[in-house]
Amino acid sequence: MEKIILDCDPGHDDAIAILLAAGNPHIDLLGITTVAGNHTIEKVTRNALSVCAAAGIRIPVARGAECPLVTPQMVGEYIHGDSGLDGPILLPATYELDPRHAVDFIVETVMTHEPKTVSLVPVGPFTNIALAVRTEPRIVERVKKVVVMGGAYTRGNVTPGAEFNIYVDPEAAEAVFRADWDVTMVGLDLTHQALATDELQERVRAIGGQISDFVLAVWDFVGSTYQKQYGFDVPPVHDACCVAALIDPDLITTALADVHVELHGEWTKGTTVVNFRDIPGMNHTNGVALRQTDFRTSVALSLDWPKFADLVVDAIERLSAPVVNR
Ligand code: PIR
Ligand code: CA
Repeated sequence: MEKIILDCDPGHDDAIAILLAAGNPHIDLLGITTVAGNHTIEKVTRNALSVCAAAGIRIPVARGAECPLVTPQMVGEYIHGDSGLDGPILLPATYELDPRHAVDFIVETVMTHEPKTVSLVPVGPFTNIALAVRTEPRIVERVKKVVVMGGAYTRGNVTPGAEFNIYVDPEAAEAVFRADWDVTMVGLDLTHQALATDELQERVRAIGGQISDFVLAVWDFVGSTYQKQYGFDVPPVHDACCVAALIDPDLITTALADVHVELHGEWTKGTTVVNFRDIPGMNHTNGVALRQTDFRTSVALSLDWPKFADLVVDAIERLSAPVVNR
């Protein structure tokens, strides 16, 4: 079992990540922490509780940072709508928020579990994670893995270079990449392979019931904004890829790289500058001697989509089954 804290900003694909984490038997979802990103902290926190209500799950939800560390706030309404999760019916919360701030939740959870047993899965801007590292630096050696959704080595989705989660809080992202822990960067290069295809949607439709309806409404809404904004036929399920990578590491291939976040560029702010150690033609050191230890981020390259789709279907089936059968 992989113990994880899912740090998210639901968010359509965040909602699917919550369902995958809650429904998969190899994941022990210790808590959901929220961060302003796709929408304000009020809205994404309410949405996290609504997803839990829709799926009948009861996992601690702790509210986190309301704005980035330095950069002025920006929300992703153009993709996620006015609620941050337009499309499905958003049920009222069925339980109270955890009383702790997300940063305290993360620090306490990591420090009270055995070393190297808890992994962090940031799938919104990395504000809470950066604040947690500054609050309690010992979490860096204590955390097992950090599997982030963010960045890209080919092309961004906010600007030509920058991906949303990094663009929104680039200083936090740079702090997370600089910390000496085991980070996997699941960027757009990978998540654009994780598409909610018609085939996947039909398999979810066949399950039937409230959770299936919820997921289809999520994909229906975000599918139409992705069509409008990016010309995609079907929407990507970005954030669920990080959870899938922890369930089955064979699902994604990775390569080691030195990753930095551009903090000052006029056209490139928030871009992840990715220097691969071993990929011919994608190492741009040009004679500048980097230490081998600088290449410490595993960057996701390719996804086993059939296995990914199976995991998503399986989690929805399990969550939809009567409680006695789970
Ligand atoms: C997706 C997101 C934000 C903006 C766009 N255009 C698309 C959200 C997703 O929830 C995901 O975590 C990440 N940010 C992808 O950039
Ligand atoms: Ca997200």
